[in-house]
Amino acid sequence: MKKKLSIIGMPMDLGQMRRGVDMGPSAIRYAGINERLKPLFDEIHDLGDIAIGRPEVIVDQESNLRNLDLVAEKNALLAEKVDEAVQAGWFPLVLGGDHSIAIGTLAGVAKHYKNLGVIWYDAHGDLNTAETSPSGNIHGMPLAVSLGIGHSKLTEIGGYTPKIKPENVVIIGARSLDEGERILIKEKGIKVYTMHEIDRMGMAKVMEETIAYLKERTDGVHLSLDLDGLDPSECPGVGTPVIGGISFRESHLAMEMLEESKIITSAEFVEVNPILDEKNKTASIAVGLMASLFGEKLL
Ligand code: 6HN
Ligand code: MN
Ligand code: MN
Ligand code: MN
Repeated sequence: MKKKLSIIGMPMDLGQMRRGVDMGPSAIRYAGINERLKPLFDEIHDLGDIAIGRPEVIVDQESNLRNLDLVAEKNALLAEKVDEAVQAGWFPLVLGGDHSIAIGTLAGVAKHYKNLGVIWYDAHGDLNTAETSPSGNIHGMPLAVSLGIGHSKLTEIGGYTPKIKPENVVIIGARSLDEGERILIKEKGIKVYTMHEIDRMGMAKVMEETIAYLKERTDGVHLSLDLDGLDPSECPGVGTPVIGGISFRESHLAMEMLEESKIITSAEFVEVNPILDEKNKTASIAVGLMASLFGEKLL
């Protein structure tokens, strides 16, 4: 079968408060994504960016969610694009954009699988709801939304809910969780490798376990990689940095192990904010990690 990649830019910054993450797809393209991935696929279609525009920030009066209607509307567009790509046999790679775009990506992908697995590579759990969120920012909610928990304007995108099951999710790199997120993790029994486990077991073991766990229970796995999962010393260009993160080397190994395992069927790289970055370092790291994920080899 031909290896075909569909690149979809999602320049969305409406899921949080810091503008600049809307330039993420441009920064990633500038860092050479097309050239770097070209040798790794038979065909690449860069579909360009979904049109977001520069709408005014509106806080939904009733739910207190920032830009609720717009985030829902734009994610519905993304879901359609992603759905089409998967349907036509292309691997969808979505470039963010803040992490609220995972709502649309998963809405487009999950309908093609009975048991879609998700690797949530992130400093955060992104498991908040309007009730538990300290910020009202939807980028702190996409994993909860995809599990069917949250505002119906978000959970119902794509016309079905939930997209995924809690037992098919693995969070890697967590080091900042809000109270409501901790409760949800325990209640739903979500598998989490915090920085503590990564330090203690090493990334190789964490990935071995993650791959074995997902292989036995899923028929496809989506990688949702938030660049703030990495340490801000290496990836400063993110909106919500948290010290004590995953290193580039560990992340590179994680991507190589995922490539070897052949379990990944869709991916997104999110939260790249070139305004906060140093010489496009974070976008360049994102491209390097994509290359490893898709099989770039030194020798
Ligand atoms: N992200 N837990 C915080 C919140 O506002 O809900 C931070 C969320 C960060 C989200 O990085 O994708
Ligand atoms: Mn995130
Ligand atoms: Mn994060
Ligand atoms: Mn290597």
